[in-house]
Amino acid sequence: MGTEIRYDPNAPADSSAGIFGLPFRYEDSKIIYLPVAWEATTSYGGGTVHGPESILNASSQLDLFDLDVKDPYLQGLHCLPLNPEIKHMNSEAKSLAEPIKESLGDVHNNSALQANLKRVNEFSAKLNQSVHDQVMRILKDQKIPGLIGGDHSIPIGAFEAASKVHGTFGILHFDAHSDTRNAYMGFTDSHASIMRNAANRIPDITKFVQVGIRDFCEEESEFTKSQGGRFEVFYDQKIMEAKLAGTPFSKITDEIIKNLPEKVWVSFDIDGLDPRFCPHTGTPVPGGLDYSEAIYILKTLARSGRKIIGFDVVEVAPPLNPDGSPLEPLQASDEWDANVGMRLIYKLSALSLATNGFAKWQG
Ligand SMILES: [Mn+2]
Repeated sequence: MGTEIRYDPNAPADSSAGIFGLPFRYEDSKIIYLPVAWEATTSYGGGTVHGPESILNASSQLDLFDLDVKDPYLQGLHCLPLNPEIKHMNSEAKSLAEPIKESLGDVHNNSALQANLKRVNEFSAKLNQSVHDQVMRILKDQKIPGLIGGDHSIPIGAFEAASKVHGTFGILHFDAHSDTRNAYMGFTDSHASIMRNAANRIPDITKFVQVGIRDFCEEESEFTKSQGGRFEVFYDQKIMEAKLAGTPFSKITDEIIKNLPEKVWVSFDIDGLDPRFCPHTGTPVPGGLDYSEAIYILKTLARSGRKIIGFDVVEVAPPLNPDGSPLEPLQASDEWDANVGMRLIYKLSALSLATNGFAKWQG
């Protein structure tokens, strides 16, 4: 570290400090979080636009000791400020998208809706460019980007930046949904299309390994099958059947990890977990991974010698009032979704630091 920052990890966090109660600035940090408050195309329950703020608030509760990685926080963890322009753009895009969602994306013979759709898609393109540019800067500064959503449409610009800096890589994708729909409801950059868009736009992504998938349509199943082995889908039902039949989870995990190339981006939709870990996420589906199973898969990935080049954690949402506004004041029990999300982010940060040689493994 270039500056002298005195910090006592055993003391309670100072809530006025940065993420996880830490004092680090951009220039002192190896992990840079980019919060993206965006849910323009969210189709079901909203609220993930408040994900970054709720995660930031909950993060001061974390104890920084990690069983796997030695003092990850000493490498500096810094969260960039929320961009007010994106928040504003999100509100505008959301209200334009509303009547399109009500018509279930049927904009034929309706020129007003077609105009709305065009503008929403333009806003999405603008968001992607902004995320791309910021992640490009983070990568060029030899730091590791961690995106905090927002809905699952947000990381496409980051994938593009990563391909420019790192060349080929794979995506380890946790999700209840396949996210390979073709322009869901007409939205080019729908949260439900992120992996299809990534596959179509970024040839450098050589492998998509999807875990926990349990809500998908025939079009998506056809698409992943048509990609000539580029997609490996570990459906939730198959994972659970193997588990119930007595296959050790370590063996299931090895099967998942062995498909990935040397460099890996982790794209973690919180709804890949059992909904008891994310009760307020927009599109919850029963089943899913236990928190500790997801951590086990991530640790196995990190211990396999592969490098985590970046990650996103998306679709974390706090409980809301009926009118969609955040609860105020927030009770500790309302922080549950964000509590899970911030712990996942810290673990991903620790493992990323270790796999990039910035931090050491514990003993
Ligand atoms: Mn998703």
